[in-house]
Amino acid sequence: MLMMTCLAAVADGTVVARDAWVREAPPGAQVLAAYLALENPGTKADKLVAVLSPDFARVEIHATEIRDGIARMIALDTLPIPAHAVVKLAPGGYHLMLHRPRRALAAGMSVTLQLRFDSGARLTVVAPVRRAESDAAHDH
Ligand SMILES: [Cu+2]
Repeated sequence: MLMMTCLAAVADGTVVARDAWVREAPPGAQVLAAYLALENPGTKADKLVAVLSPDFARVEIHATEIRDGIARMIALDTLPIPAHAVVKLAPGGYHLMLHRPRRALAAGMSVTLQLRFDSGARLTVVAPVRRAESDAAHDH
């Protein structure tokens, strides 16, 4: 019985999400960004292939690229999550671009993100809206 429990805990290597959050944007903003860490504890590589949200009209997977000293965003079809790896979506790098919020969002609220993977796995993530530390610094 104990052995079965242990096996169940490690057998399935589906990707897990951690530390999801949405950066608070000024009222009326039509685009927001979401960040999170995706950890693949398994031995098979996977890919994030789509993100849906009931709170937004459209969600895109973006990378940030610096070219000629200018940061620009590129929409990705998929985001690879290698085996035994953690892929971090963070300010200045990969992020989820959330288009056209269906309700006004402010810090303290949260949004639901539905992540779909190439393996067929699906993950529902609740991401709190909060102010970025760099934004908060402007208050002082
Ligand atoms: Cu973007």
